[in-house]
Amino acid sequence: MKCTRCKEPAEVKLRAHNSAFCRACFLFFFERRVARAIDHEKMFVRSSRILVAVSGGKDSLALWDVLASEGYQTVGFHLALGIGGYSQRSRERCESFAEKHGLELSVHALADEGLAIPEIVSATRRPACSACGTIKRHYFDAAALELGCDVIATGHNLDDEAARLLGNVLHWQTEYLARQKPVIQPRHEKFVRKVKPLYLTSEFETATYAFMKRIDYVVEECPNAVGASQLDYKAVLDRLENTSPGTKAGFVRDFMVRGSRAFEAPATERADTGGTCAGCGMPAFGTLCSFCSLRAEVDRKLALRTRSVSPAVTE
Ligand code: Q46
Ligand code: ZN
Repeated sequence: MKCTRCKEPAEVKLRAHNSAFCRACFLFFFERRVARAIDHEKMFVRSSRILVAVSGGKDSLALWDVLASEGYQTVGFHLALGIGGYSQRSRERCESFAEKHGLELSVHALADEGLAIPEIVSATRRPACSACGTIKRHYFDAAALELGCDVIATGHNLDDEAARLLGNVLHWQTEYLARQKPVIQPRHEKFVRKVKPLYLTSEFETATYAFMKRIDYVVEECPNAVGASQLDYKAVLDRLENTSPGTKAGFVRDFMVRGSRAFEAPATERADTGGTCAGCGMPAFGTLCSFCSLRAEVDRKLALRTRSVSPAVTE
C-alpha cells in the first residue's frame, strides 16, 4: 500500500477518503482538514483567544495540539467532574499535556464546591449525563468570560456528530436539530461562540493523529457512558460505514448544507435572550439559570437528607 500523496509506503488507510497515507502525509492531511473546517465555517481568526475545553481524552487533546501547533492563541480549560479515578487520570493527562507544551491551562474542580457528579446524582436522582451537560455548559461559558476568550472550541468529532444527528432524527428533536451546527452563535453578550473544528474528522483519524503525535490521553471512557444510547447509534453507523465508506461524513455534511435550514425557527420566533441569573450573574430565562437551579436542588435535597438522618433532639 502506497501513500496517495507521496508514493512512499503508507501507514494508514482511510476508506472514507479512498486514500492511504504515510505518517508525514497523514499529519498534513489531518491538519489541513481541520484548518479548512475552521476557515470554511469562519470559526475564528488568528487574533482570537480560544478556550479549548479539554477532557483528557484523545479528541480534545488532539484539537488543542493542532490549534497550538498552528499558532492559534489557546487556553485549555478542564472541568474536573469528580468521577473517581477516571476524573483523576483525566485531569493528570490535561496537566501533563499543558506542561509538556508550555500551554496555559485552567482547571476547575467540582468536588471543591461539593458538586461532584456522583454526589449530584445521588442527591437528585437525575441521570448523570443530563446533570453533567448542564454543569459543563455553565462552566465553559463562565470560564470563557473570566479568561477573556472569544470562542469555545470542543473536540466533538464526526462520529459524535453523526450519532447525535441520528438520535435527533430518530426522535425528531427539532429544537436540537436546529442547533446542531459546527458553529453556534451566542444569544447573549456574556456568551461567546461555540465551535467544533473536528466535526468532519472521524474518531479513527483523531486517534491516529493522537498516536502519531504521541499524545498521552486517557483511553478509558467515563463510567457513565456505559449504556448510553449514543453508543448504540455509533455502532449502527459503524456498520453502515463499513459497508459504505463515507456514510458518516455524507450524513453530517449534507445535513449541515441541505437539512439544517429546514429546522431553523424564523427570527421572529427565536427565544429572546432572557435576563440575568440571581445566583451567578450569567444569562437566565427565569430567576435562576439551569445550573443555579440544579445547585439549589442539590442543596435542598442534601439538607433534607441530613435532617432525616440526624438523631432526634432530646432535652
Ligand atoms: S463525562 Fe459527563 Fe460524558 Fe461522563 S457523565 Fe456523561 S456527559 S459520560 S461526555
Ligand atoms: Zn446561575
